[in-house]
Amino acid sequence: MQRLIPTLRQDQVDEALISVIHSLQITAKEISFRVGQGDLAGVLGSTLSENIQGETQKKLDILSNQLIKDILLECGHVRAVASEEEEGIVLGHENGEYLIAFDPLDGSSNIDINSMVGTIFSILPVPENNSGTADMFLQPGRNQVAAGYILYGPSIMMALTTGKGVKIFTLDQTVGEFLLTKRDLAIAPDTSEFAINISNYRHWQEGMQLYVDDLLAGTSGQRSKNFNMRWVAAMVADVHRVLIRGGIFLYPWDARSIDKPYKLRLMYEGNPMAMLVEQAGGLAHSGDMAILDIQPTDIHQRVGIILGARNEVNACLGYLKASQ
Ligand code: AFP
Repeated sequence: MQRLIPTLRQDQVDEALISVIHSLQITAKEISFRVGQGDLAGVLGSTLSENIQGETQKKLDILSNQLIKDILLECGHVRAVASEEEEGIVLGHENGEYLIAFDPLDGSSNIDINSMVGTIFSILPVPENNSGTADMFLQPGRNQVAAGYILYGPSIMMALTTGKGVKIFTLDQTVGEFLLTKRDLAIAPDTSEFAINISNYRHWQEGMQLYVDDLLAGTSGQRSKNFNMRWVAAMVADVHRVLIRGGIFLYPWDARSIDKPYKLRLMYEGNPMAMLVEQAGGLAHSGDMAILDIQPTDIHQRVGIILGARNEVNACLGYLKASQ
């Protein structure tokens, strides 16, 4: 099986970008070790601190964030990083060609129950306006040069796209190398599996309620087929399932709070996952527009997410449109 770096060279990926991805694979090995140690490493549980999102930080959140930041900023090709766990950007090398936005440990509330968590990353080019401020990051997701995630599960996997389809690499822990185990992932256009936190039903727009009602009605409803539901509560795991066996993943608008009507973040959750899903032939929509076309206004802005099987995403959007 082919290793990560030779595979990227075969895809004629720029050497500077390969260097950044190599840094990310180093962090993956370190974090996967800590996650695998669990209680033995004394890193489970929560801290007394909160992040910019007002969420209690898990010890591993902070540890993973620090590790990824340190390793990326050692790479001469990294101009700056933005993290879910950092209020502002952190500058790297002034001649660095790339910006990296990341969620160091997505699904971190799963840590204490030994469930799946992951690191999500988005790689953008430094814009003409190389201002050294957060404004550099405010580019539509369509500008990403690469995106992916590392999933810390029964095996450690990296899903990666550099714009030439989606590949999966699995960590061979005996030699410490990520080996190519899947290539050219393709999401089937139709599905009978959906992922949503249905406990938020009462907060959704009417169109989303009607859409889910018909999923639950199965063969006795107007969809005339039965659906199955999964919800890992770690986007990285739910999206991995969509990439591997299809489906639709939704975290839609909800009325719980006007200033934060969405939960997931655009720069380091929505955009990277949208690039992966589109590269695998699926759709990724906010409910208003394609996620990759959104012009960001803040590095921590949130976004509604409807992504996965092309025909199912369009079916959902049809319900939203009909209820407007
Ligand atoms: P945590 O990182 O706080 O566990 O949140 C995970 C997440 O951002 C995303 O990975 C999940 O899809 C989503 O939140 C789960 O949200 P609910 O807890 O509302 O189901």
